[in-house]
Order: sequence, then C-alpha cells, then structure tokens
Amino acid sequence: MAPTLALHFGETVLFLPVLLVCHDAAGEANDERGAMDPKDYHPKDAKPHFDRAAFVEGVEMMGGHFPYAGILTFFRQPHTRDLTGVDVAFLGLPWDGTPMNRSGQRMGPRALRETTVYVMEEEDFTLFRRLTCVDYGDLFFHAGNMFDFLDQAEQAVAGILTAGARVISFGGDHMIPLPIVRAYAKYLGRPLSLIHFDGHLDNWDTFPYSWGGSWVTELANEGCLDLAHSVQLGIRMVEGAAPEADIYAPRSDAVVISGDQCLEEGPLVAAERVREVVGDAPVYLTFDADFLDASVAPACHTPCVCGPDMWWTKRFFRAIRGVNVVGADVNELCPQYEPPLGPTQLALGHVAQWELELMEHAPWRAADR
Ligand SMILES: [Mn+2]
Repeated sequence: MAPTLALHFGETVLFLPVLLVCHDAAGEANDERGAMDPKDYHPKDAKPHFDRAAFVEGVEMMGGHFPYAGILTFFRQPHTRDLTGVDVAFLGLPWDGTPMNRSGQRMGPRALRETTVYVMEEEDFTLFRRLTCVDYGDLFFHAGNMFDFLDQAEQAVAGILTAGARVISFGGDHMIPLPIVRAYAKYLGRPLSLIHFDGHLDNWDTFPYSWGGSWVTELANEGCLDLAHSVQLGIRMVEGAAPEADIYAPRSDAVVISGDQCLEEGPLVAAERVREVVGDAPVYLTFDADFLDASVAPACHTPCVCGPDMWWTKRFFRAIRGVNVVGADVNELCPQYEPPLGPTQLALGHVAQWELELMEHAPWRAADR
C-alpha cells in the first residue's frame, strides 16, 4: 500500500496517497529538479542524432551556460582567491574617486563581468583551456578613500604576484596603474616599460594629489616606469598645440604615436615601432577607453573624437604578439553612460581578451621570476 498523508480540516480527515519518486537515474532526478548544469541535462525529445557529449563539451567551453544566463564572473572563470596553478588572476578595481570629468567607473568591473561572458564566445575561447584564469573578485577598500585604495590595491597585486600569477585589472578610473605598477616594479626589482593606449598623456602632475591624469609622471619619478622604452598611443591632446599650450599638453618622455599617426600609418606600422621601442623589457599595458574613437567608446570619463576603432586595435594587438606583457588593465568605463547594447564595455571586454592573448605569448611568468 502506498504511504498516505493525513490532512485534518476540522472534523474531516483526508487521506491522500503520496507518490514516491525513485531517483535511480540522473535523467529522472533532473525531470524533477531541473538541469542547472549541462552535465545534468538530459533532453527527452532530442533529435535522434543528438550527440549529448559533444553538446556538453561545447556548452562547457562557452563557460557552462548560454550567455544570457548563469552566474557572472570575468570571462566566466571560477571566482576564487586560491591561486594554486593560476596563470592570470582577473582583479576588479571599482575605484572612481579621482576623475576630473565623468565618474561612475566603480561600476566598471560589474559591467565587464557581464560583457566578457559574451566576448569569450566571439573570441577564441580555447584560450581558457590553455591558460588557468580566475576571477579574484573586487578589491575591498573604504569607498572614496584614495590612500586606502592605493594601499589595498598595491597589496592585492603584490599578493597575486607572490603567489605566482599575473594580473589583468578591470577598472576603475585611470589612477589604477599607480598601485599596480608600484607592486610590479617592486616585485621585479626594476622599472617596467609601458604600452599606454589613451587619448591623453596622463602626465599632468600639477595637482596636489594623485589622479587619473598624473600616474605616468608619478610612476616615472618613483623609478617604476622606464619612459625611454615606453610608448603612448592614440594621443590627441598634443597635436597642433602651440608651445604655450604645454601647460595643458605637456610633452612626453615616452615615444608618442598620436591618434592621427595611428590612423594615417596603420596598426602594423605602429606595432613595428612599439616592438623597436620596448624590445624584450617587461611591459605593463594599460588601455583607457578614450583611446578609441568616441563613436566606439562613448561611455567613459572623457569621450575623445578622431581615434582608432576596434579593427585597428585588434590588428595592432595581434601584431605585437611576443612582446613581454607582464600585466594589463582596461579602465575608464562608466557604464551608466552606455547607449543600448553597451558598445564601450563590449569594446573593453574584447581588449581584455586580447591582453590575455598577449600574456599567453609573453615569455615572463610571475612564478619563475
Ligand atoms: Mn587615461
């Protein structure tokens, strides 16, 4: 006899048979609880030639779910602070305390977690089989306290390097290289070369405190950057400026490839120049969204016209493979200003993947310093 369940309604008692479901096959169990994972997915009405194993493998390579669903992490990589065997840690730096124009960069890491899930399907997702990557999470610091941010960020990056991994950071306003490069330079015991994508030189060190426009000068003065072997690409603020405008557009100690030069000479010429300048030095690569033309990347601190597009950028990244990129970031995304579809975060998500590709081909590994 089936077990019964007695329900009492006042004087009336109802005896209801209870169905016991035996979960002796994974498929039956899933019918009841729903497949939360492709490994548990057993469709009933699939085509006869449906190859379940191939399907599961394909979905897992996409990151374990269709892009519109699932838990969000950078490139859908596991969220952990265990760095055992990790090649590259993705670090969110939600700092937007120092912009002199539009803010909102604190929301950048969250937006890029969503976008990178889409990006990995459009790019070579086999990259994530060759490299072990994790979402290390977002840095915790006291909101709005620049000194606490600088201290916590440098400690976090130093800790990741000491554990043997490299770092790609998701900003955050463009002050973020300040603590990151400090940590790298101390770890390496030498200054780094810089590949700096930006509409602006970020060497305007005339304010009493650090900000997103002073970090190049500060890091060079501290001995963390070797500007003689560095390149600043996409700069629009210098060209055509009269000498008296130097207060606004001071000259750079690095090699500058202006926005016009980028577009007139093309990405392969720029890539060759960058290879000559940086040689085999360890390179920190930083990518400000306003390197891109404002029509491509409008949702940033300082949208900047007459810049390169994503085709240019992709050709350039592919052409500098082998350069010794030891760390990288994307920064200055303000997702609140995005038009529908989020073109700025889409662009920065792709750039982050291309940075990871460069780090795959770079000779340096934190583990064998
Ligand atoms: Mn910048």
